[in-house]
Amino acid sequence: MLAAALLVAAACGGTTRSESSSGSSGSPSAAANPQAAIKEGLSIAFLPKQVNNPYFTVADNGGKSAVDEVKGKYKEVGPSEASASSQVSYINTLSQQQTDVIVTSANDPNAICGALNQARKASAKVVTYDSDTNPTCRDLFINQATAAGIAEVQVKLISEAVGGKGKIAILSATPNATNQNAWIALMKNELKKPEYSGLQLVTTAYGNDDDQKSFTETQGLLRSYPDLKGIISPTTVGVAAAARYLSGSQYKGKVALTGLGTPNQMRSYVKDGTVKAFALWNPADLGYLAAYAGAALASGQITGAKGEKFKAGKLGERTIEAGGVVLLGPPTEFTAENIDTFNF
Ligand code: RAM
Repeated sequence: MLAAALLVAAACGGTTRSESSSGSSGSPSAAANPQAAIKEGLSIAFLPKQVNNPYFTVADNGGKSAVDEVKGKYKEVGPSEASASSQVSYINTLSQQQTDVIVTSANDPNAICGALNQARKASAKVVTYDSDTNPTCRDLFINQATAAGIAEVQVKLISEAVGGKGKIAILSATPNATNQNAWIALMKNELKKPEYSGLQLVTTAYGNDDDQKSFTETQGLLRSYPDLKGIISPTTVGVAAAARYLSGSQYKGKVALTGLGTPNQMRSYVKDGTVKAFALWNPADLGYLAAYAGAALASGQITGAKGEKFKAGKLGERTIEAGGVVLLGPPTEFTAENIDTFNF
């Protein structure tokens, strides 16, 4: 009897020790408890790539609705310029403030890793949305749509817009952005398909998610490649700036433009014929889902492991995929026919 009791005690002790040692690396230290209630009063902070970008204003407001629903404390902080290390000081401050959940879109996959892992050691849960970090520095990534789906739709739209033939260029965001770089790599693969053999990608320019720089880079593309037929800009800042340049130039209606834009920023350029079609997901839903995922992590309902499920309010139940990824859904295509039914 005594020997059996000692054995049980030793086994329990062993489990506890190994669980707490895995916690020191910043990884989940306890098993998920699907029955755990969402804690009230969680501090959930959004740290976007940049704060003065309408896309992130919409996404983070979606996050705020979810934080309100779970009776948490919402805040949004972040740099006004999207640059690799500009987010580090904000993470350090959030960590010092004992923030329960940091939801962030990374300007660079590695530059903020150290700061995020420090915050996790100080017990914050880290959720990336929109643009991931290296997966070792976060608990979950909320992916807006599959990278392959995002690449496919943009190549399809530019091909349709230029009639399947001619030189095209990409106008991206910052050179290190995880999301844009993943999409660009997959667009290059997509362009190898036989149906796109008439398209020739000549260059990729970087507007740094800065309106003026994106405008000037568009001008530069047309100066360098006077026979350019189309531009893909997989950034809401870039595609709006490129549309503004084209719409006021001799290239309006002649050089095609597509990419990822918000309907409110692109509406006038669709109506004046500069742009036929573009795509995006619902940024408000992305922020909303990220906040629910963060609350479920901080409440111990989930740990970030594949197969775990959590409820995300009006978006319903979501399941964590391999690599700690939660998918929002497919992107939407916007054209003159449907654009007026969207307001974001
Ligand atoms: C910009 C940002 C963001 C991206 C969208 C499409 O607002 O670069 O990361 O997801 O565009």
